[in-house]
Amino acid sequence: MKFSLDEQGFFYRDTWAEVDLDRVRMNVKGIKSHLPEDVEFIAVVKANAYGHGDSQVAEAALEAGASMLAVAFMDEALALRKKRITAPILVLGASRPEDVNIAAEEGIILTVFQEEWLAKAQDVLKKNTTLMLHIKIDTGMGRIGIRSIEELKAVERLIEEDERLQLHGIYTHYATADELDDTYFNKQLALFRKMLSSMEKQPLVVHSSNSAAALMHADAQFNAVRVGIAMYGLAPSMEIQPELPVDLQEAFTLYSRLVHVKKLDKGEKVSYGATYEAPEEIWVGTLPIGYADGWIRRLQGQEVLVDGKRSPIIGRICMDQCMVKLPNEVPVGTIATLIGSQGKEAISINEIASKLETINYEVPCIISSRVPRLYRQDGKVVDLNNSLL
Ligand code: PMH
Repeated sequence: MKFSLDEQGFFYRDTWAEVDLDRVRMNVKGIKSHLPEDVEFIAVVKANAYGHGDSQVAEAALEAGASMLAVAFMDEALALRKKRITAPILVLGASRPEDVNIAAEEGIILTVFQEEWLAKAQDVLKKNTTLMLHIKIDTGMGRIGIRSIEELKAVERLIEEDERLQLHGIYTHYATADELDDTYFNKQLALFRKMLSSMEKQPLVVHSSNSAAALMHADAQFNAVRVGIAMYGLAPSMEIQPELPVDLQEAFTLYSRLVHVKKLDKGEKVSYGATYEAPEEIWVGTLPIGYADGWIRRLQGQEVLVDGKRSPIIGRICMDQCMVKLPNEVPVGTIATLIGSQGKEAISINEIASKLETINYEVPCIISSRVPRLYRQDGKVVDLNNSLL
């Protein structure tokens, strides 16, 4: 059966994620209201906007006051351009030097993280073109970035002397901004300031803060912040969650519908390995979601909400299906909320992250592309998947 919401359905399966763009907008505005007015909001939409939908989130964030987007790879930036997103896009990760002409053509800003990279990029960059760059400083994250004042000066000189290159910004990234102890954070910040002050000319856009630093460290905001997780309504860590100055609203929810409901007698088994045995007569429902959707086998035992009540996943999670012990007999087609609220009960992304012994960032990211995303916009659920193509 074609799934239908307001007669706009576009998929043929009873599992879907719903991303509340009104909440994304509210989060962007809430975070912005905590920042000085002249601090730019760079919306981090890498990894398909942390699994939420790249162009849909990008448009919502831009509408709510973001002025720039950031992604990890050039492919992600090009995908946004294909979906007619014209805002400035910064690629945070390492791009291949041989691809710089494509970035220049599409007005995509690349990161310079090493002198050698820049030299190679200059070798292949065409004449009469402009490549916009941000310099990345490694102040202690140990990932990519320029590590000495000498290297920074050399890079600054190379850019200054090449009219095809335009230095638009400079940034660093913190390793511990989401911790209450700010010793290491302050070391990184001090080093960033030192590197900045060694430059001949300050680039236009200077940024260092992720969500945690943007919300917790006013001293590190410079003139732009790069916000990811908080825009999606999630706290950067459990440690700083109680301290956050802004009320964040989770945007990602996940639903499925019972496709089969049956009564099992005491002793009957469920799923691969026949590891679950009904302890008594029970009602069991089957959901069309499994590990290939990112609802991984470690989630066995996790509860879902059916009929407003918590219902545990029993037996092993299969590739495309899993089974739940129902509170009572319910009709086929009943909605199961895997992430989100139902009646008085709620299952947060943090609950799933805790079950998986991981961080909340990972949860929407691992819900695979096989799970269709619907969008809540102006209070209505809409299919924005085709309208942006
Ligand atoms: N800037 C850079 C360079 C990042 O890598 C990230 C997130 C952000 C900003 C946004 O951080 P936030 O979501 O905490 O606001 N990067 C990652 C990462 O590589 N692994 O987890 C988060």
